[in-house]
Amino acid sequence: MNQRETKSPSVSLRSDKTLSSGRGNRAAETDKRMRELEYFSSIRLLPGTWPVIRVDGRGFTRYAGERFAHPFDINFLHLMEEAARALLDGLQGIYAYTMSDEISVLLPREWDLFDRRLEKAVSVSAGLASAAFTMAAGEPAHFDSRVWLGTGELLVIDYFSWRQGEAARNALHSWCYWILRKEGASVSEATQMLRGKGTAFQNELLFQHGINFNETPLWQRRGDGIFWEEYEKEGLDPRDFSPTVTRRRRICINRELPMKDEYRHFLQGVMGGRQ
Ligand SMILES: Nc1nc2c(ncn2[C@@H]2O[C@H](COP(=O)(O)OP(=O)(O)O)[C@@H](O)[C@H]2O)c(=O)[nH]1
Ligand SMILES: [Mg+2]
Repeated sequence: MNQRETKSPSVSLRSDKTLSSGRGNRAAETDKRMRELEYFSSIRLLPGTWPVIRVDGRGFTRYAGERFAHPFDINFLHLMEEAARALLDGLQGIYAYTMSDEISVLLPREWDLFDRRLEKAVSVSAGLASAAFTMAAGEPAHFDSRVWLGTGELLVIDYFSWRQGEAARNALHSWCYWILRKEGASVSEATQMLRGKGTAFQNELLFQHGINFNETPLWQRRGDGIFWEEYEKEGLDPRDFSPTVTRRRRICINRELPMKDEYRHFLQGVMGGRQ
């Protein structure tokens, strides 16, 4: 039967019910066909693994470069902390770590938000970070997002130690780079002068410019930890005005994180009791 014939009077004699169920079937078929092409929606974070979501500022060399002091600006850190808070709260995370323009958020192993859907995890986290940073900065900024999966506690500790090591390398390099730039070197000259140079060379360069790298603020070299802290709140029972104590939790920031084995121990504590 061609298109014309379907519009013939004989077809219109069919009962309303038959007609509407025919349309309903077609709509359901279209719906199914279209949804099948939402090809990635069924990908879920592997069960039993610890998800870490890492967001990273998009084009922040330029964005932060035009608005904040070099190489580090505490005002920039405050904005990253706002974004980290939003992620910890909005994703039901356990621990957030920020350095430079990135934030890693550790989720509990049994995390079941969004049915562990990957698309939701990356899109909602990028949205949360972008919105919180933008609100705090008063100007639009965007973050991208990716997921890392830890198959065990030790690997999660290795992950955060890896990011902390990156923070130290990045801080030393950034200090050197901006000393050279402020002395008049161009982007390519400063980059070239530091290419392949080890930590001893970089430390010495800073020292010759009156900077002892080990005396720069800890958050610049070790990054910044954001986590939940439990506390007791005293109040009054409204029924008989007797004193009460309730346990609450709040977000707490550590800008003086330990490093190496002490940091590993700290991370163990953060994950403790959440396996
Ligand atoms: N001015 C300034 N820039 C910062 C600060 N923290 C991070 N950045 C910049 O953020 C950039 C982060 O690197 P990356 O993500 O690779 O660059 P992107 O691809 O341009 O976002 C670096 O270029 C840093 O210089 C800060 O406190 N002040
Ligand atoms: Mg970036």
